[in-house]
Amino acid sequence: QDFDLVIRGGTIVTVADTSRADLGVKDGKIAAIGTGLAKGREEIDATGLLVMPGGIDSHVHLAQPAFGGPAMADGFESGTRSAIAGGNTTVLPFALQSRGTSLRKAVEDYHKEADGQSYCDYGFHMILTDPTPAVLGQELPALVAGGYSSLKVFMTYDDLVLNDRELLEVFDAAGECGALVMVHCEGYDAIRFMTEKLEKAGRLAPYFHAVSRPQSVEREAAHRAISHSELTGVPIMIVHVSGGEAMEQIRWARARGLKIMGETCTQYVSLTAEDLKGLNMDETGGKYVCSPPPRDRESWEAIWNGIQTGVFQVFSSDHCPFFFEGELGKKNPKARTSFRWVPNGIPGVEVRMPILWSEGVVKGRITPNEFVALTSTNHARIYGLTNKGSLAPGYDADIVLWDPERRVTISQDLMHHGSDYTPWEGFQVTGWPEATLLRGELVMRGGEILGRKDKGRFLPRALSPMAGRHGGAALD
Ligand code: DUC
Ligand code: ZN
Ligand code: ZN
Ligand code: ZN
Repeated sequence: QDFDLVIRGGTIVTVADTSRADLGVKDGKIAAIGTGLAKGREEIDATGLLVMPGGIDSHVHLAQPAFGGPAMADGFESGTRSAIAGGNTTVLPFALQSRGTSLRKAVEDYHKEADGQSYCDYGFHMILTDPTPAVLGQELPALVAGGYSSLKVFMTYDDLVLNDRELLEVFDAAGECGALVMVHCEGYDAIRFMTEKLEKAGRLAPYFHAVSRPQSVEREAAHRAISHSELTGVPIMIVHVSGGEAMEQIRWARARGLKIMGETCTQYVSLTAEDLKGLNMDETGGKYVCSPPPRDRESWEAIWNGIQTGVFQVFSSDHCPFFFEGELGKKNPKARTSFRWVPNGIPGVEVRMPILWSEGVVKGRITPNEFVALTSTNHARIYGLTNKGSLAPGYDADIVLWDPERRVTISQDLMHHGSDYTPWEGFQVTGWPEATLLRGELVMRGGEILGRKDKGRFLPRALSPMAGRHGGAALD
């Protein structure tokens, strides 16, 4: 057999196995895994490195006009550059429907943002903010069948929130057409109540963002979403679970036989609400404002337990970047008047894999195989990326060569994102991506970007095997 590329001498890690073997690539796909493979046109010596499926980050926001108004620090170009630098080969960002406009238009506009601007492969989730009968009855089924097979709904934010009736209608419509539903679980009214109380008391610093939405707010919304899932018989993915309270709801639901999936993110095992205090309850706390907010160390342990016991199938970044000197501050003076106006979200696509490796694998909490599941394979299976997320003949040769021993102190200098800061400045990790290959081509090596922004392809996705109706309330 002749290969375009052979990666030789590494340790191949998949969800199932760890083995010393060479990997041959032909026409962008994995052609063979074995020992003593014939010489390739190109060769990469992977001695001392782990050969793993490229990261799939199924929860990132790029070029999305939301979460407080101001523009994001990353469009596709800088966001996907940061993604490949962090060992990722596919991202799934969100095409946001603005109220009063069609879902189709949201998707078309979003394609214009991505086209020719992506260093890695990508698909889109849709965000539904205006679930009219036409959207749910006609647009949604057509788009889902056309490869946009998942959608997100919000239980908070003025511009995004759906009421319970709307949530039920969306779940029901998703059940009809096989869309996978992701739910942002935080209760709108509780947050508004707390926000106004805090503002009246003059508690305006970024830290009070965390106070305005404690775990009970997330837990209540998770429970409500689960109940709507039960009533409609439509499985849901509860995204960005921040601590033990919402997590227990997922456990409880599963014990009742409901198909509820869970996602958690880097910040919920590595940041705390204390970080929102900044240097001295000042605006630097704005660098850590995201929703749900990071909690405390006890919550980290709860989340690790959820990861270890299968409550969470996917570990994502929820990369949602803003500029500290811009949108969180000077150019957006409102953000300095109250936590309410600080846009919610932090940049993290580049550090997701290193932090999970370091805190998870190096500290003995998860195995390398579980790491692969949480960062790649499960994202591919759940979101219908049929050619991605594994190392086996026939799959796209999307690969990260991982140096399990490399020690790095995370800093803004190392980052390739658009934001002017990283919330993990000074955070030490062991384990770092040495190289990233997209469909067999080196796109990053040793921190240097070798790929091109016109190389990433749009990925129409299959229906999720996790979606589709599963029970529901009887009509008789
Ligand atoms: N939800 C997200 O998924 N990302 C950023 C902020 C938010 O509320
Ligand atoms: Zn969200
Ligand atoms: Zn998000
Ligand atoms: Zn660089």
